[in-house]
Amino acid sequence: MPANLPAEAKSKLAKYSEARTVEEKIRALEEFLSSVPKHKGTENLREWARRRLAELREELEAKRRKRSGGGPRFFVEKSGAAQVVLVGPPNSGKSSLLAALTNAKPEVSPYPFTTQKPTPGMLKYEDVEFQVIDTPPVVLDKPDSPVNSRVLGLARNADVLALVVGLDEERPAATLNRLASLLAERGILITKSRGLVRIQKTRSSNGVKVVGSGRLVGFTEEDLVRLLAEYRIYNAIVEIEGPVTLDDVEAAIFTSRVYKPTIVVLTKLDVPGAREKAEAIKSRAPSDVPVIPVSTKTGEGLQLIGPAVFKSSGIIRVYTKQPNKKPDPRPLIVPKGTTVLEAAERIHPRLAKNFKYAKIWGPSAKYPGQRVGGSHTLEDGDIIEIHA
Ligand SMILES: Nc1nc2c(ncn2[C@@H]2O[C@H](COP(=O)(O)OP(=O)(O)O)[C@@H](O)[C@H]2O)c(=O)[nH]1
Ligand SMILES: [Mg+2]
Repeated sequence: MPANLPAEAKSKLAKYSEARTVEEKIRALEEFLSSVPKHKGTENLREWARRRLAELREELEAKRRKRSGGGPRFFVEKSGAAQVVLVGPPNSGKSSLLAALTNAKPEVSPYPFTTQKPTPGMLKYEDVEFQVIDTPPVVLDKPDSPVNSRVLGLARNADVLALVVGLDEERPAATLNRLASLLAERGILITKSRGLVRIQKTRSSNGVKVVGSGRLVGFTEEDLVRLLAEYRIYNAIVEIEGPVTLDDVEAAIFTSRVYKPTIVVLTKLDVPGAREKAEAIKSRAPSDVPVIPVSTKTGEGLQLIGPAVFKSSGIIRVYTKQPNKKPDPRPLIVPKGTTVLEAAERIHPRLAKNFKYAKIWGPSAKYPGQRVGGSHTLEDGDIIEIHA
């Protein structure tokens, strides 16, 4: 249900959108919250404003800490082919998982909140490595906790998320749903089965343009234009993927939603009753969220994590070669859908500029050594010889 805001609340929101500093944003949001009427229609919006305010205050606090030189750093420089961030409640087995999958040696203990800062390790999969990051636990009972903001900040920056839940819990499925909701409330979607809206305000005077392959559910394009106008957005490109409601559009005005490829790791498969719970969760998970039951005690299932991360990460490996030589054994890591010319650009801009043709061996080649142009799309395992 759209919020139908009074003019004053809308102008405060506009002030928030135009604010430049964190302090200005905080002030504008506080003013907004005191001017917005409290009824069902504004519930989502007030919820969003409260959360955003909590995040901004945390941001301000972090800046102060930084200025005084103290406090843990909640950011891990990426390395390897993709960064995987473990997210889960206390004692779900995140640190044990990191220790089992990588060379890292995080502290494992039966006491909650043992892990205080993000800890990376490298997971080998065939000829690539993924960076796996152990994190402090999220607190499901206190969605606004500063720890959650920090962990979700890491999650937002990740390439792949691994939601970690222990099968020793009485209702692991419920915990998993709460994790997914917590992420969704902060604009991180773990499946593409829900719609995605992206609103880009433009400086042009071309009005509102709806693009993308999505579907409007229960409203028309005119409704959308009217809603945006209520928020003083008259020129914008609205990108829509999947099934989208007018509420999704309204939420997108304030939050930037992202989709994160996600796997679910169910730990402690060795405890009694674990298998039944794992099967039930597996059968109900969205098709784009693989569920992997494991035990770090017996090692069962651990070997399935590498391949699942690889598939979710959306990367492919391409091996370059020089004429009459063997291919380089170290893969070039590129996103799925990369063309020959884009790969050449990655290797060296000059190679792309002087590109003539390429020869291809492997999955995308019709026959070994096929001669292709720059627009040819590469596949995982291709060998490519570029002629410039
Ligand atoms: N039975 C069993 N216990 C586990 C497993 N993984 C972790 N644990 C135990 O669960 C507790 C919490 O583990 P930890 O890795 O510190 O969880 P974290 O808080 O999510 O980092 C510890 O007592 C671990 O020994 C597992 O696969 N099986
Ligand atoms: Mg831990």
